Amino acid sequence: MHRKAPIEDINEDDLKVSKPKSSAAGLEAVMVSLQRGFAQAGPSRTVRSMLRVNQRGGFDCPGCAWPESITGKRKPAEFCENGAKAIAEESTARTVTPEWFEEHPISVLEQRTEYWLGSQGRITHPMIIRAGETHYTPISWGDAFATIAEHVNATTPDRCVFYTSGRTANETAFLYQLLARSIGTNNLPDCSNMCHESSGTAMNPTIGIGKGTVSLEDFDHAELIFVVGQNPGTNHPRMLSALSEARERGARVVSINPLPEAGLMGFKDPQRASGMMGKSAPISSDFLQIKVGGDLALFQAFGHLLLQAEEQNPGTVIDQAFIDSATEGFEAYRQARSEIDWAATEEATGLSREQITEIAQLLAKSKATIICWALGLTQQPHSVPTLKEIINLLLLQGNFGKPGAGACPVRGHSNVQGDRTMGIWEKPTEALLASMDAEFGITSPRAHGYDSTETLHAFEHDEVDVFVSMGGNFALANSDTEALEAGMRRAKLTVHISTKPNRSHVVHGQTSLILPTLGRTDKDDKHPKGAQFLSVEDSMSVIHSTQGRLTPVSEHLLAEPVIVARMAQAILGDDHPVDWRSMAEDYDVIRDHIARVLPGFEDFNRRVRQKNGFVLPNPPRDTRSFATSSGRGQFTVSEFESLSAPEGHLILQTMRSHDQYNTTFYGLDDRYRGIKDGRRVILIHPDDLAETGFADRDLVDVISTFAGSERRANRFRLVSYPTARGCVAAYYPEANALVHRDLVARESNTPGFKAMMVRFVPHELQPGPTLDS
Ligand SMILES: Nc1nc2c(c(=O)[nH]1)N[C@H]1C(S)=C(S)[C@@H](COP(=O)(O)OP(=O)(O)OC[C@H]3O[C@@H](n4cnc5c(=O)[nH]c(N)nc54)[C@H](O)[C@@H]3O)O[C@H]1N2
Ligand SMILES: Nc1nc2c(c(=O)[nH]1)N[C@H]1C(S)=C(S)[C@@H](COP(=O)(O)OP(=O)(O)OC[C@H]3O[C@@H](n4cnc5c(=O)[nH]c(N)nc54)[C@H](O)[C@@H]3O)O[C@H]1N2
Ligand SMILES: [Mo]
Repeated sequence: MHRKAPIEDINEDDLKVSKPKSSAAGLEAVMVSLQRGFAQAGPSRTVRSMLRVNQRGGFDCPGCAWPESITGKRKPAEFCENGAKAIAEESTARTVTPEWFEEHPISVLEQRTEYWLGSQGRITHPMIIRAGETHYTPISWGDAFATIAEHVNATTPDRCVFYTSGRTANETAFLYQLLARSIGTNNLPDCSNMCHESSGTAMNPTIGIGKGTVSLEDFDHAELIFVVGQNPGTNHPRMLSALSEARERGARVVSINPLPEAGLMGFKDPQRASGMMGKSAPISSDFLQIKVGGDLALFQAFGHLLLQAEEQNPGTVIDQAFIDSATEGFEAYRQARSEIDWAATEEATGLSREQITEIAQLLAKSKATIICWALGLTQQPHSVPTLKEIINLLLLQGNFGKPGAGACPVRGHSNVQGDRTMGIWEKPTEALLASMDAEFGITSPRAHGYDSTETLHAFEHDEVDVFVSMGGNFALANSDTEALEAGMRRAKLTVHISTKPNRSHVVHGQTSLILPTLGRTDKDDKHPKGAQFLSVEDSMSVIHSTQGRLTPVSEHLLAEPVIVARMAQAILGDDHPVDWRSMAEDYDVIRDHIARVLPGFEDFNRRVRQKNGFVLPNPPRDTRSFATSSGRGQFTVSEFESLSAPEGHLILQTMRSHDQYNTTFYGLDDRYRGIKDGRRVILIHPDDLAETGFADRDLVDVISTFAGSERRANRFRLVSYPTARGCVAAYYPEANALVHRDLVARESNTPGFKAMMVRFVPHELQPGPTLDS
């Protein structure tokens, strides 16, 4: 079997810092994509996979959830640098074999970073480690499933947890939630809980749907586009094409961010000759460098200014006809926004009244506005009210169900939205459960299950016996790393359905299984009826097929739906009413069930085979209607709120580098921000740096404080950077140890990954103790 030497691990002393870039992509991006591909997979696998990504009949890029055009022509290379890196990661020819596990005891793996673990390659065999053992050893698939069945059947359903990461395809997700409910639990936490949960929590009660209300074509019609709390140059690079085309035809693009992200400033389109030659097109027409957590105050101020402008010029700013016919709660909103405290607003946002007023004037004039947002708005205590203010603003001007307008929460994982549609949710609706019960003859549990934060608490309190992870890396993705890892180690069984080694495999339960699976790029053809395909849903509710074509690196890998079905058969026995076996053999059978259970999926098998797939119903977008409890779009009133750091502290946000995919790192080069060969950095404004008394590049330990208790993470380097005053930034997941488990967005329970209060102390050579309450 093919193996390459492992790479060196990170040496943080190699850190290099250069000036941040002012535009994204260009020739360098293309070169980097190809280099990474060749290094991992060799030229032939790379070219074969790159030509099929995001093409009709090809596979869906595992990078992000940004949609492809369903009406227009696709470019011959419908991918970006970071999509290419994601594919190179997965289609790598490097392998992690039983011999590799023999050479690497847990005691060694524990010392390694995620960078090193992930770069070892694709796991080739099912592996197990039992209490008291030092290494993972191979196990047959049959014995692996029997081990899972034994553990699940020895405990109660409420002590079993089924986590999902958002790359999981629709068919797999549907089977997986069916398994959890057949066993008798709604413990279905997913990465969405840590990601866009706040968006759904704000949108469901106000517009009756937890999803975006725009299509890609709306970017061709918008007059004004906001990009708030999002770094598309790194995390959704294909979005830059939509933004730059909108700019070109005269739309304004306002970005709101504490960091002047390169991709928000300019874009060199690698799909065009001018971009390849280095000519950069501007992206943002306006940039508000907001303080972390200041967005609620900002959007309240916009609301105030729009209402004022309407009073001055009645009938020109707000859409009174729409408000009257389709919404509720406007009067209370109008009253709440009639006054504003400018001093508090300027303090909360770090912006001047003039800056805010200037952007409000653009809003007042615009007849079609799209507001895009991502995690800069979802991971703070007041995230849900912040997002409700955005909905208020859109309702005010009737920006739903008309061309070029709407709400655009830009999702993360390539199928995170689809997983929720398929029923991966700890708080399922009665309609879903009743429909499943009728279809399958089971009795789904009605009690709500754990979300990801509650799962963390359950681990801590020894309330989890069996933890099954469909992809993902729960130990590193969630808050309070140290407590979480300790809790995971005490679980009786952890099961990781994975492609590559990660930290969660290392901080495993007493018994632990690694079940290696096929990825997006891999051929899935070991079925009686031949090759099977899967489907996904993008950020704009388009469902389409995805099918890999590469020969898997090992003959021992099983497809995810097959793993779920065989797990179910082992746990539930042969006389269970669900036809697990036929679903695993033929994914059309799964889709036929989905078509009968989920609204919008009628005739699924035919429609998913259409050239462009199909679009799910979206009432605000399709018919300007709102499936809320009142049947109307709901204005809401929220209190003024922002983040303020205690004396001697700064506000810490965590973010992704350009060379990472969540907890996995492709490399060590955050090219656009000028950070290279190191990750343990704190980006800090030069004036704040001066106030701390430290100098650029000083080594510090970071202490976070929350509700009277402290967390500590050691050995970070301060790097002078043009971030907003009072706010610092560090990379996820290195900083997750600083996030107290109770620091969450109040209504959605999403961790407060962008809302920590921190101070710095000189780095102690002996790592200090982690302080806890
Ligand atoms: N290459 C690559 N692509 C990815 C991912 C990846 O890791 N790598 N991850 C995927 C996933 S799961 C997700 S969810 C998305 C994440 O996509 P993003 O949301 O773009 O990810 P982050 O890196 O967390 O960036 C958050 C941005 O919000 C800004 N921000 C922080 N706090 C505030 C605030 O209070 N207000 C405002 N206005 N802005 C703020 C930060 O400066 C940063 O620019 O990307 C997806 N795509
Ligand atoms: N501090 C901080 N923490 C955060 C965030 C933040 O902004 N700041 N963001 C949060 C967000 S938005 C998210 S979405 C979560 C992400 O949390 P997760 O989704 O749990 O984490 P990932 O890093 O995306 O998962 C990577 C692992 O997935 C496995 N994998 C990759 N491809 C496949 C596949 O095709 N099949 C299977 N079965 N496995 C596969 C690999 O083994 C890899 O190690 O993290 C959250 N944590
Ligand atoms: Mo995410």
